[in-house]
Amino acid sequence: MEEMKSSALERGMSRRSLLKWAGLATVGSAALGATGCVGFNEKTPISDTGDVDENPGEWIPCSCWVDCGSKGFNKALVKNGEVVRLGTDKSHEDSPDCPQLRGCARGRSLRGMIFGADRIKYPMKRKNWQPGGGEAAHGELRGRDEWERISWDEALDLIAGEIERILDTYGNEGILLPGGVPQRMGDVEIGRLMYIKGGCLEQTGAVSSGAWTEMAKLIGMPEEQNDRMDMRSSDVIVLWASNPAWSRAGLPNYQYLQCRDAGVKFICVDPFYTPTARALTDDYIPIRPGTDSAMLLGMAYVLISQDDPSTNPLIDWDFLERCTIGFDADHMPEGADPKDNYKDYVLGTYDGVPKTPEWASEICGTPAKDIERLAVLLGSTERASVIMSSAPARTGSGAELCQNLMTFGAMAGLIGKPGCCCASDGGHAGFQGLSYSLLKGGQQHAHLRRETFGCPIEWINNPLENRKVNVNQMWTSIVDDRNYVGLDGNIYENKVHMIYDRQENFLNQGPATMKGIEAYRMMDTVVAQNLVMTTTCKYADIVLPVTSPWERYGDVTKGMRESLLWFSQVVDPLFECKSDAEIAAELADRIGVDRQVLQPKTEKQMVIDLVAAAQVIKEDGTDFENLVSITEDDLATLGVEGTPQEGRIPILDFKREGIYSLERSEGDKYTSVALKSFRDDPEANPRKTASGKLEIYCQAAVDKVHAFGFKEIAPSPRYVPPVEGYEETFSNWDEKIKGDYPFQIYSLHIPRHIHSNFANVPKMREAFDHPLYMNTLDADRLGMETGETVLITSKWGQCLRPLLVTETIMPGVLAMGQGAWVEIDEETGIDKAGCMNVLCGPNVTTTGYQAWNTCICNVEKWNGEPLTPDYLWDSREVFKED
Ligand SMILES: Nc1nc2c(c(=O)[nH]1)N[C@H]1C(S)=C(S)[C@@H](COP(=O)(O)OP(=O)(O)OC[C@H]3O[C@@H](n4cnc5c(=O)[nH]c(N)nc54)[C@H](O)[C@@H]3O)O[C@H]1N2
Ligand SMILES: Nc1nc2c(c(=O)[nH]1)N[C@H]1C(S)=C(S)[C@@H](COP(=O)(O)OP(=O)(O)OC[C@H]3O[C@@H](n4cnc5c(=O)[nH]c(N)nc54)[C@H](O)[C@@H]3O)O[C@H]1N2
Ligand code: SF4
Ligand SMILES: [Mo]
Repeated sequence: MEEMKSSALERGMSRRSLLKWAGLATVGSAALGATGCVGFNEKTPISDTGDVDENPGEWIPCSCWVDCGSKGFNKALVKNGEVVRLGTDKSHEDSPDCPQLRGCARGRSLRGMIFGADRIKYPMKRKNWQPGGGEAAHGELRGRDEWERISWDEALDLIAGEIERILDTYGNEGILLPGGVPQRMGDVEIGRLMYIKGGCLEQTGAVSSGAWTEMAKLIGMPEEQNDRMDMRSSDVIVLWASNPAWSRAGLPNYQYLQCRDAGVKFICVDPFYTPTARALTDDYIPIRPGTDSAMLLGMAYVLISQDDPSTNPLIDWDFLERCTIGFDADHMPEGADPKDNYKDYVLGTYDGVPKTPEWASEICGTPAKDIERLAVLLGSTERASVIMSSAPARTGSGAELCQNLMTFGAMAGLIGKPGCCCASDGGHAGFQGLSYSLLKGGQQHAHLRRETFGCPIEWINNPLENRKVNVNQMWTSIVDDRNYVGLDGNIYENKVHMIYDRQENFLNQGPATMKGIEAYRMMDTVVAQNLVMTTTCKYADIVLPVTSPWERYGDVTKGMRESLLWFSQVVDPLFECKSDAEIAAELADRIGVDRQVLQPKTEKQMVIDLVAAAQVIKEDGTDFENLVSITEDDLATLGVEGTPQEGRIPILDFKREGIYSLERSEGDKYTSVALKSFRDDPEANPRKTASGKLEIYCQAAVDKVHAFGFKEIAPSPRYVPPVEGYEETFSNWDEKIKGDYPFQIYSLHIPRHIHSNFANVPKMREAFDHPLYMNTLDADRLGMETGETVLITSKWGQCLRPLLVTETIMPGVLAMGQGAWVEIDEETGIDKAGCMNVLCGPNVTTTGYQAWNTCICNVEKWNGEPLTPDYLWDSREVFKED
């Protein structure tokens, strides 16, 4: 495609002193160099003999590309073409206001993934697979066949032949690209190629955000939290289902620590007494997974029944009046049944069930006194915030939860004021900032780039617009009935005969892995291209070795709200690896697509275009300006096209340093408070809802959920027991008799992996465990002990795990990390790796998203061979190096 390695000149190494430019640039060039920048001034490496090394090597900003929601900054020390050390952000002195953007343990172990034994080295084909479908495919052998090494030409000819054959036989819906198109530089790879070729079947239904993404838009509630500086002014922050110590490695947790140091009191509401709770909180309130709506309704009951505007003001009537619709019978939208109002539901006026703390407690397991205490505290504290991850919205009744949280926040006055916010943290983007980002640009959010900064190339849409298969029906609609609900709510036939996996590992990461394996085994052809031998590769027919981002030109991405990162190539492509773009280009030639249409720009040109478009907030906080300045010389040095522009820092300096961070201080002009302008003047700044207000009663949500075709929803917040929730652990709820699956189990994002990335790295396996968490009371009752191997059985599959008995998890609730690479024993059908999706079923949230955060199961002692520590397990290395 282009020359792969960027030259030393391009990195500016021979031209500029490394110390000349301050990584943490203060606003205005006069301050350059004045902020104590230490550049990449790591300790001088010592050679093996103990002497100072003559060849100190070169530090290169390198990508940690995993979707961890945090974004640390990493750099690699390259010597003689080899990566000898990893480093992190040293671009400025570390301080609470301007912390360094350090990489985490996973970033530091990237070498284990890139240079590890599981790295795919050559194109390969499953021995017993032949093109043409039917018997020749020997689909039943997927995942257990042998591999043979083939040439790139053979592999590409086979794939192109199968693409053409499937398109001729089944049409464009015959090819499924799981995971969502496009991603990262994926704009110019197989997804775009298929779009040009008439489209392909895609997946819909997010897996991260539960019901939030859709519901936030519908009810008018952004998934945003206030700026970190503002949050220090809170009196109380409730981290509701939020464990940043594990799931936002890096700065978010550090920023909460600054809040705590500023005097903020923290409370965690979680089924798990998390490491975050241990580090931050004064108060921990337990709750069963999937029952949060019940608790919020119990809290609302407390406010409604105890509020007295003159003697005990707990409810923000002014905000409810001006900024919401649907709270009580007097504030309903036109045409709505007044009986559907929220307040009467809470009081049980029409259904005869007052949603008291006692009522809630039976469901959520939280003591009624804690429900009352939390409600009163939040209602009476001037500056209080509730920050929720999207985890509790990843249940069958997630939509109701979003409405319940917003409604409680509105009642308690937690919205749109300094020190107050109440929302989802945006899956993993809260601190990264969506509308409140102080830097704009990069490709963390493809949709943002497209809508806000212009895509570096012309955007193409999938011609099969409505023909998207929901993530929960992706496998069942192949295995069970060949039918799925399209985006328009119509039923479509599933015609998939070929799966093309790239940049995802959905067989492992999507729900119902065992169904997925069945579906894979029914295909004519499965292609997977990846860096490492993931589950999708293991069950494929043709596997292609892909370069990692360390082996490509570069990448630009957001690092929280205040930094922009530019990664560069670290090493030459390993083995026979090619980039996704190169693979797509070669396939384009073979299936009659013009390369120029597929890839109108080189990868390098796209990266530079993104950098050129990056913007940084002005010092006065009013507007944005170009981040980089570009001269004709720069363009010539970089070997790209472009227009010179003025900007805050020279483009080559940014490329060399790899990070630009905005300097922050308390009281600066960059502080933002979510929904403040709306609260101040809702008429002038309406929400994008039918009423322009926050919709406690939301007809649009009713209609949208109905259109999804999976479920129905009431117009205002309710408690609806989720599928595979606590209630379903009983065969007789009234008498509390447990059924065949007496436990709730749910997924955690654990430090060992970022999804399935790093799951194969022995060092990470050794450093961080991956047990089944069980409460002491349950373990005592079952006679189980820490360390013993147990068998977990759900409706969907079985797996083994070492047990960790702890008081830090709710009784009756089990938890397990997601991301382990499934290892099915072909004789017993049991997964020994502890892949959560062997246990999680294809259960759908109200808005068609994935509902992993409650599933029911049983757990037993395991009488077979106990598990050995998985860091001692064999790798999935297929071919040794030449
Ligand atoms: N280490 C690590 N970090 C990651 C990732 C990873 O794979 N590994 N993935 C990244 C991505 S893409 C995402 S989307 C985010 C996900 O990030 P999160 O959704 O925040 O992570 P989880 O661990 O699923 O859940 C957070 C907390 O919510 C609690 N919780 C779960 N279900 C419920 C519930 O129903 N009610 C209540 N009250 N609490 C509940 C859990 O016990 C946990 O403490 O993480 C990002 N960060
Ligand atoms: N049970 C359960 N399951 C879950 C969750 C849960 O909480 N519980 N969480 C869900 C969440 S929040 C998410 S976001 C999803 C994530 O689901 P996935 O996106 O499927 O997860 P990853 O493991 O990150 O897979 C990314 C894959 O892309 C590969 N890759 C990276 N870069 C490239 C590249 O440039 N080219 C190619 N060809 N491949 C590349 C990586 O090696 C990796 O194998 O998982 C979900 N799965
Ligand atoms: S996993 Fe996330 S926080 Fe850790 S180094 Fe990678 S990008 Fe940074
Ligand atoms: Mo996610």
